[in-house]
Amino acid sequence: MTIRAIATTPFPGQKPGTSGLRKKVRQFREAHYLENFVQSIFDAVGNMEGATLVLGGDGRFFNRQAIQIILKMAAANNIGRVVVGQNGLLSTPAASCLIRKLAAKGGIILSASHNPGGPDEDFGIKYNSNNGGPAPESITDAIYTRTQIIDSYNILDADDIALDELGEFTLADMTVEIVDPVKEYRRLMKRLFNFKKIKKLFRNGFRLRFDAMHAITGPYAKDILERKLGAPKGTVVNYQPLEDFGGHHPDPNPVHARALFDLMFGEDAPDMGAASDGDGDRNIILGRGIYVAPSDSLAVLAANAHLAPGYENGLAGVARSMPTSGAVDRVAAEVGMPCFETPTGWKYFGNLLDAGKVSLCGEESAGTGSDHVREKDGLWAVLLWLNILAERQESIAEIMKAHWRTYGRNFYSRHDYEAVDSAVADKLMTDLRTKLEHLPGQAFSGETARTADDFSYTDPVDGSVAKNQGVRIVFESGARIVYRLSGTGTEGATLRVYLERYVVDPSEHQVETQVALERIISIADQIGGIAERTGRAEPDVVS
Ligand code: VG1
Ligand code: CO
Repeated sequence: MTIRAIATTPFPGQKPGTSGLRKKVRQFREAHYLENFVQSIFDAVGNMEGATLVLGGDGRFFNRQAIQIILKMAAANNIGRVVVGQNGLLSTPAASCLIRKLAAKGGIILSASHNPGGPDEDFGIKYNSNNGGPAPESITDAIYTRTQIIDSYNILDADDIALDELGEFTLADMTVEIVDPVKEYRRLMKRLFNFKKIKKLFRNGFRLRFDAMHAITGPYAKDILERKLGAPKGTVVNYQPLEDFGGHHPDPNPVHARALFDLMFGEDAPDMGAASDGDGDRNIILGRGIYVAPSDSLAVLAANAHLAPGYENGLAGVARSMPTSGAVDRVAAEVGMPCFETPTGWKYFGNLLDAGKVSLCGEESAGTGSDHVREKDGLWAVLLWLNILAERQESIAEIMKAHWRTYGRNFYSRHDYEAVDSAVADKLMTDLRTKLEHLPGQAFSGETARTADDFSYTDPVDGSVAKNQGVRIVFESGARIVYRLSGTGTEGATLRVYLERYVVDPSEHQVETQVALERIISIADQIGGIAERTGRAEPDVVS
């Protein structure tokens, strides 16, 4: 076995987005592309000699090959030990859990999350730090800078390691440990939740449908829900991780999780429906005939978390990303705990969680999590809901109704316009930004703008600043529109428009969301000129 330093040319790629580097598989397979990024991680993070790293991915196409390359590069960079999930599999939250448990230096997670997989689809890579969370901007910036000047990388000439056998192996001087991807994660869940009570719920006939969307959560959900909690066989569907997710996007929204929505709104709907995304960090929750908006789910979890053993002493505080609805703010105000508003992306929660300022956080994009790891966690959210349902003995619809009666309802929806011409999307955003100072005081069909700005965030822990995080317009009624461009897409630009309206009167709480938001939707188009500029009459995805 010999180590080879391969001469290479700097990486032409652009800056990694909201969560790591996401590109077409085709690009990742180009000569030196993946290698340059991995060497840039090692170089930028530094002090890798003898360190322990965690490595795994969501099982999408190219996962296995990428793992073999990264292992050989890790050995050639004198890393001490790499802990890999069996068959190269680790959900994002399980990777975070392992990094923390092993006090590893960090971890590399291979996933493009909710993006589709396959030879012509997407791949992604992301570095997590020793707290188990996505590397902060200071590190991702350093990695990016390194990719622009890198001129060689180190790799071992060696045979592939068998990824299917548990145990320890060596690669030159490095130890490779293949571990059960579920074990540590299951232990952690057992500590947080009342498994006995949830078992009893299932024993008493509670019916759940969990759609793993042929992505990474399948093995975790099968093990924990069916084998450990006694949910009937068949509760977890599409549980086999597939390289192309069965040809679907592993994105739990009304478009891509159609079958689950149809079931939950159909005649024989079970008590609860849930789904997770490609890398297992997101979740959606449905009750019989009701979809729980992720922003509402966060609020309900915040109001009820104390019913689960892991949170019985209450929460230190909560945080939500800026475009997430203000529903959780109302719970925080009631309880008298702090509520933080951060930019989109889980990395911004890391400092708040590490400093003990918040215990629970979430995003409108179906990500919720807590201080148990440093990633959002799909199955965790499902288990917390189950624990709450086991304690309250009410249906999901009843819980939602009662919640809105207490706090009022924040009607909320996100409209996505995908694969928009990048120049058109950029121009739309620039034009909005130049308009901002003139908006306050202006009236639009029954709403008057109160404030308008481009969200900027100063981290309360380390003082770092993130600018241009989304244009938001707040109206006198409390309604709000946010415009932002996605940082995770791989084709053109994705424009996300976030719409919100607060309604106190319970007699209006049962209105269909899109109907309740009609006026706000039309104002959003009026101010942004969306239809005219993009030529689209309708958004591609409404969630
Ligand atoms: C999207 C979501 C954001 C989430 C990010 C990563 O980002 O809006 O809330 O943190 O995906 O989630 P963007 O930039 O496309 O809006 V995941 O599940 O892809 O790791
Ligand atoms: Co994800």
